[in-house]
Amino acid sequence: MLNTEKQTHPTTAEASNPSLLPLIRKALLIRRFEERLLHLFSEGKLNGTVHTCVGQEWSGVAVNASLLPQDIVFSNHRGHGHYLSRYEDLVGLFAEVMGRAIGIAGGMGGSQHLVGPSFYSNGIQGGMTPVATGAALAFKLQGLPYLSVAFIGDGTLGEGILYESLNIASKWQVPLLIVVENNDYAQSTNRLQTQSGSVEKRAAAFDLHYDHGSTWEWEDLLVKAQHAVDYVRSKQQPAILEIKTYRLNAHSKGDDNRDVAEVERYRQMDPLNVWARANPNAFVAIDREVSQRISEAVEEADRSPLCEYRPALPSIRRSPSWRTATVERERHVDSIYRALVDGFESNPRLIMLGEDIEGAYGGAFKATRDLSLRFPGRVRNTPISEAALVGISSGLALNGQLALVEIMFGDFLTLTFDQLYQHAAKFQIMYNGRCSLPMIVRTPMGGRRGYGPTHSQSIEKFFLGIPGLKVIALNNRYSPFQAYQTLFRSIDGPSLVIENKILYTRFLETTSPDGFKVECSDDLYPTVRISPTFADPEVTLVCYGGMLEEAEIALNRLLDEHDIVCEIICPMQLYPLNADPIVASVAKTSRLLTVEEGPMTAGFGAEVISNTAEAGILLRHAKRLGFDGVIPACHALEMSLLPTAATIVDAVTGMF
Ligand SMILES: Cc1ncc(C[n+]2csc(CCOP(=O)(O)OP(=O)(O)O)c2C)c(N)n1
Repeated sequence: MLNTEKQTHPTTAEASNPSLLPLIRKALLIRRFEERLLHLFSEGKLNGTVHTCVGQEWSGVAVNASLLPQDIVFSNHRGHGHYLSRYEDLVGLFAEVMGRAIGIAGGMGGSQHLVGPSFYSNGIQGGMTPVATGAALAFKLQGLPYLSVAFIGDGTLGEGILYESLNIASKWQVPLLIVVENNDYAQSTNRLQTQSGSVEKRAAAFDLHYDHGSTWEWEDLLVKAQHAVDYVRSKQQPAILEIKTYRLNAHSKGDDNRDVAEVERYRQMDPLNVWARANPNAFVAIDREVSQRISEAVEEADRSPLCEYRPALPSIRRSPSWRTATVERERHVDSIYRALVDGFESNPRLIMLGEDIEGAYGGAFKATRDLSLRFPGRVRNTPISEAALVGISSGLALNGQLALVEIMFGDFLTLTFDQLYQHAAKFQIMYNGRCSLPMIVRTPMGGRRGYGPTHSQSIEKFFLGIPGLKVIALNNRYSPFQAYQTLFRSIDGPSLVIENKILYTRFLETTSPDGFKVECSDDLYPTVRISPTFADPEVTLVCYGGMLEEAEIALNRLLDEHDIVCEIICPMQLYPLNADPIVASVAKTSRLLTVEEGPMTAGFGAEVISNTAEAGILLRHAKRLGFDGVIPACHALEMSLLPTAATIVDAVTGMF
């Protein structure tokens, strides 16, 4: 046994004050609820797993006793106690774990993904800490006297995202309380094996107020929790409350490798057991009432039908109408800037975060220029913390703001993947529509500027197909102003906008290639179609974003030099994709070339070809252009590897 620290916790024998009885009842309700869950598992009535907080109930009860209904709680995998401390919705929680339609998340979330009016839990350790920070920031911006609370375990002190969040929460002085439930174990591992330093020193490192208590001294913990909450609320500053505790059950259902004698020692010290011994009659009366309610709730939950699936982003497949594309001559980056100004002016809830976006510097690509001066407090420079920026934006969006993040180079999106995939994109779906998440991540992608292996990539394909995440790629035939205006006005969930480094300084393309008409579909984010006016097309070129320029040069050359007539289809919304215009074109040409600047393997082109094949189109030729390697810093070499008009021409002529 690694736990060598001496355990000398005093115990509280009696509720000294009758007003504490409701809290004792609450703690017992949580315990009986979880015991019933374990029983349901043993009867084969539940699937998956549950993490019980038996032994730890007082941390949730104590913290929640100090909160206002508007305060928001962000919880973790061990969240039943946190939830029931806040909402005594036994039926909703039972039904949720049982996968029933009347569950709090319609059966989508299950035990680890709970939702309430001011409550969200998730099963990714530490991932909710930036979200809680963002929600706290929203309260501060809105001038409201509320706070957000994030519960984490001691094992979660190993997650880096926590420290990004603590740093920003402290720097921006947001009303955030981090509650560390220190039960000595992370699953099977004792914290002495994995944890250096202490929680207190971590708090000191970030200039955070720190206090501690224990669930054994639960009356004192009630006071400590109240102090911590009052501190955060009145001072509008973050704090950490460390609660020493112990879980009496296995990590999840039955996986317990701890010393049996150690567990037994804590069972004897357990505050509810101690109170029951000291107050047998009162305990039996409370227990009878609580157990009765538990039984009724299980029965009611069991009568509910199973949950139904409701996708967050339904298919947008449709045959669109087309109109002539018209665009004003304007530099791409100016159009983006104008869109941002319009966004700030028309939406007082818009907040923008990013690295180096403030002041005259205005972002690495100058899209934000003087916005921080024009909209003080709404355009915020951040530390280099991409994951936290996205998480904070989720929290802002959950709590009533419209959040916009600039990621300086698209390459750095890798650092945001967890926050986008496991958090932002999932929330609306796994909380069964009980939240909205208007947030936008905008970022430049693309090479051809000699920035080398980590600043030149087009990695958007890794973000295609994430349920709940819309992906849009701007091009030079449709005004960024219009695209962003649509997004700001009709945003229905997390959206990733891919800009292009090369396009920033270019003017939008206003003239049509000779012999071709340029049209836009009537999709919300229009697809551009460039079709011959004098003949039927023989080849379909599908591209997006910055590759449209190269494709257009190739279109002209193929006609002038090779007598080959192509049609270009350039979607702006990459996911979910309306593949109908592509399918319709390939049905005419039966030759398809997809062009992307990023990796082809399992990429956009592969998706397009699959869509075409699934539509039953017989392809005479299909080919993908892209680059599957690492982009070299040597500019000449880079240019010889990435797709260009020349390689498009070669690929197309190779089809004949
Ligand atoms: C990012 C992440 N890594 C690993 C896990 C698997 N896991 C679930 S709970 C847990 C232990 C967490 O320990 P701690 O933070 O101390 O909380 P406790 O379980 O003690 O309440 C682990 C490793 C996870 N859910 N998320």
